[in-house]
Amino acid sequence: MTIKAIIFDVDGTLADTEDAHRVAFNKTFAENNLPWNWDVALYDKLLKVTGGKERIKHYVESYLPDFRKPADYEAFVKNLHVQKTAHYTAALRDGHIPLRPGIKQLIGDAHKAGLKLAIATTTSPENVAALLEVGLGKDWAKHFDAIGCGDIVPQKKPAPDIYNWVLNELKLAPQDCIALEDSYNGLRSALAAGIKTYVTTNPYTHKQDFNGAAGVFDDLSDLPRFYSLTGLRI
Ligand code: XBP
Ligand code: MG
Repeated sequence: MTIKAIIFDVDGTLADTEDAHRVAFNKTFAENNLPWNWDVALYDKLLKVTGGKERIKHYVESYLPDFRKPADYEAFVKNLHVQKTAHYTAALRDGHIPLRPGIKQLIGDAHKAGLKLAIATTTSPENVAALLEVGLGKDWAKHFDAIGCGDIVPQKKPAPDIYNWVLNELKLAPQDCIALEDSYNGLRSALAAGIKTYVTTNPYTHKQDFNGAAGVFDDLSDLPRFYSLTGLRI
């Protein structure tokens, strides 16, 4: 079966962004006089819930039984998340987070070989744009035939919704595509959509369960090996 498209996760896969997300959450909490601080060990646990707004709510529910929620709790969380996104995108625009090894080359090679490329992420469109403007240039979006982000679907990863949305946009069947993910939740999401999935691990995810993955790599620094293992004709 010839692979016609590669669908990329963003956070942890295209770049090691999770720590920048963590720092942006903490800046936002401090600015709002909330005595909340997500250290690396805690954030590692909180990552089991995807999506920033969902993660804040999970933290409140699971770790702060005595927190008195403001009357408009939904708006409170939404507002925190808007501020967090501003901090995060500012950090990306400062250019401190490079794309992971092999990613830029893979995108270029695949594009030249006529493959379709797509994004399936739980993070917001602003965050994807800020990351890829720095990593791929102002016209980054021209590389992608479908860009599935954040709240565009009802259920975030590990639900298959975002991958199903992307498949529909690409007008391709799951067996025409491969997905590239970095986490247990991402892998479950892509597999639930029926897509063969490869994993590149990172410090937050390397101990997670990748049962069901077609291959697990530390990174894509050895692209010829990746091409031969995946059967990509690039
Ligand atoms: C990873 C996530 C995201 C980010 C935070 O997404 O779980 O929630 O941690 O992003 P993916 P937001 O790996 O699917 O790209 O605060 O913008 O939700
Ligand atoms: Mg990820």
